[in-house]
Amino acid sequence: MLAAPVGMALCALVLAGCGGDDEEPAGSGAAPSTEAGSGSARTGPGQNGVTLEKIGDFDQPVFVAQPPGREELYVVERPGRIRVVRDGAVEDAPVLDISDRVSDEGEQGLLSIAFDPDFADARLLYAYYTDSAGDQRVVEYQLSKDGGSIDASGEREVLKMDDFASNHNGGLLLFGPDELLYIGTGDGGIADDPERNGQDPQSLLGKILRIDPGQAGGRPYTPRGAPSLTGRAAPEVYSYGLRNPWRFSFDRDTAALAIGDVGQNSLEEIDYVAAGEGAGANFGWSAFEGTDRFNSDQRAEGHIPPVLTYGPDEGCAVTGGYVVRDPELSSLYGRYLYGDFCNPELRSFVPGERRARDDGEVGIEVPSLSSFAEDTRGRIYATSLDGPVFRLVP
Ligand SMILES: [Ca+2]
Ligand SMILES: [Ca+2]
Repeated sequence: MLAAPVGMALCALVLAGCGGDDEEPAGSGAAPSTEAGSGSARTGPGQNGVTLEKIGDFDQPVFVAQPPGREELYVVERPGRIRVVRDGAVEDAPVLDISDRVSDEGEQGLLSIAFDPDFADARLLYAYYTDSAGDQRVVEYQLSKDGGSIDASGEREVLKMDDFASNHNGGLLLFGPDELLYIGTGDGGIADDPERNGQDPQSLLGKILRIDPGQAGGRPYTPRGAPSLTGRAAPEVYSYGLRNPWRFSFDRDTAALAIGDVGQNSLEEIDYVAAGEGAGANFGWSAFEGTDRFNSDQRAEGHIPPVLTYGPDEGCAVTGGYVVRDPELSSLYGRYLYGDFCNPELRSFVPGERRARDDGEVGIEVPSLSSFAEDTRGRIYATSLDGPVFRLVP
């Protein structure tokens, strides 16, 4: 399963951890472009009557989040800043600047934030970043009352995971329907899952973890992994057998879990399970890459295969999205929206537990697609590492 040279040039540009036998060159693909994708505020209508409305230009945006009960949008910039969009305008001063403690080589950086579901209580949020030593950190911050700043010195470390390579750093924090914090971690990196973390129940890498991030009983958080794995896995492990679940999501209507797991050289994959079925689920890596057998020393019996895969002719690193529940996006309603870092065409399908149906192009393009995001009302955003962030509108 050696990497084919084909596609390596593209892979070098990939944030989200596509194939390759080595870490991506530092800074490649990291320089924001003022050209690509950042043109008109509204692009032409897609074939499904969906359009992109630009909400601003940023420095390598990788996520958007909105606190419950508030109107502001917070955009995560990979070098280590958070910016706020208020009343339709991007404020000049960053809300947070931790670029001095964030490493942003390869696929590293400040990769996402998540606001506490009980945000009104203490205005807490959580951030996931690669620290200057290359390790992965989940930390807690408090947003100021006016929503315009975060005191970086008030950072509280929730969870730290040692990491050995600059790729496959996970990066997504998401509060689930159960109001617990889900953490997508990469397998650590390099290639081929050298530490076999994906199938190792004791490793926190190559997983989706679940915790209650609040301080309790003198501990920085409370592990809330899958009950079915109790005694067999680290207490934080919710799902396992993942390579780099860069972006995953819960359907806000059904609570189904969808994961965009970035493949190595052969297959990008999307996993989809009904509400609660992700608990204890094994998604196969690195016994399998997508539907292909991969590391022969790994078994992954009973693992859940992907509902959709595609090869390197269609992209290089899947960017998992959302089951669209914005009623204004009627043509996409109930469909799973996704894309790829190397292919600007957004796509969608009708999700199903055995397979995706009716997969096809949406008719709009976002170059260097780093992420999707969903606000508290279910409106959908797409971020381009080149700079622009868009809302999908009718
Ligand atoms: Ca890594
Ligand atoms: Ca898999």
